[in-house]
Amino acid sequence: MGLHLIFVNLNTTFAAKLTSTMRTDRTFTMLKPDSVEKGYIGAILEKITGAGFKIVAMKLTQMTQSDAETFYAVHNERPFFGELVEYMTRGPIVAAVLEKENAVQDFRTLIGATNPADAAEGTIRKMYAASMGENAVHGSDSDENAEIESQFHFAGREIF
Ligand code: IDP
Ligand code: MG
Repeated sequence: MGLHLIFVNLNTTFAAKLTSTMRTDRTFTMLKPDSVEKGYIGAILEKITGAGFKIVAMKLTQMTQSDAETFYAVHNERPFFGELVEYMTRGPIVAAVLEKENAVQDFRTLIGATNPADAAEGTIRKMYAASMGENAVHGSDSDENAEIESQFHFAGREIF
């Protein structure tokens, strides 16, 4: 019994150590095709840096159909999947990696709810998004996805 508890404790400590290697100060964003089309790149980047995020990687790029299908694979059973892939591939995007303490959560707060109609006043989606489908910006939803999405768009030497 005593020995069992010691092992449980050791395992918990080991798991905590593994988990703590994941960094919590980075997130990944895309200024989506509607933002680029409407000329909002500068204004949105100003909101982002003004909120304390440092840009550590950035480029203008366009997703192929296969890129978008892979990037949004988690949504591939959803009714809006086809519309989402078409939207995200129709023109260039700005992809960027952002650095700030508590990056993922703070950036989700800065961009606001998925549906701009529900987004808080002053958020990027409230200010620049047209609809649930065309909602101006992407923000990673976890530290793990921030890492996966950053690596999807950038080589290691492009992240500073
Ligand atoms: P998020 O971008 O706020 O994390 P998700 O639920 O992960 O929202 O959805 C990914 C993207 O799919 C959204 O940003 C939006 O562009 C699109 N999307 C989500 N729900 C709908 C919908 O009901 N209709 C059309 N497009 C949608
Ligand atoms: Mg999401």
